[in-house]
Amino acid sequence: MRPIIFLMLAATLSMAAPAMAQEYRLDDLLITHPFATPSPPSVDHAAVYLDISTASEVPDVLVGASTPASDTVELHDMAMEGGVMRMFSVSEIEVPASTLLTMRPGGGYHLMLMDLVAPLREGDSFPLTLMFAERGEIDIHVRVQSAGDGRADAGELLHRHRH
Ligand SMILES: [Cu+2]
Repeated sequence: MRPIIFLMLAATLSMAAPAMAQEYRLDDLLITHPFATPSPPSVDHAAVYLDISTASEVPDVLVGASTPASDTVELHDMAMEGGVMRMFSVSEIEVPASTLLTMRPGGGYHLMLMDLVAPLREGDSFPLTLMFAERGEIDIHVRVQSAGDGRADAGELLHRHRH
């Protein structure tokens, strides 16, 4: 039995690495590991998180997004309000020059899919178009992952870039 177990393990490991690598390039803008968290049955919206970095001195501004998975996509930020964390829509998200902008579940910037066409289930993926003021549009694919898995995979990619 030992060789079979070994082969299964090897297959699992070799599949894991490429599946995690989700990177998209728009000129010198790098979009890393876009993921959305699953939507509970009675909730018709869901959040998308991604990392954006620029390699040059040219900043950019994320001005919008669209997807067939929902009627609209809003750009959101979060802030404490009277001791409660609340999210609100913003008209744009700045991507400063030579900077890494990270979005993670639990706070700060994210993209909000409003009026989902169907609930997002773990393992799903869907296309999303990002619109930048300077560099234009890019089509990406967003995976639906638990907050913990998405956070871990995004962190793993960041780690790999730094070393
Ligand atoms: Cu939101």
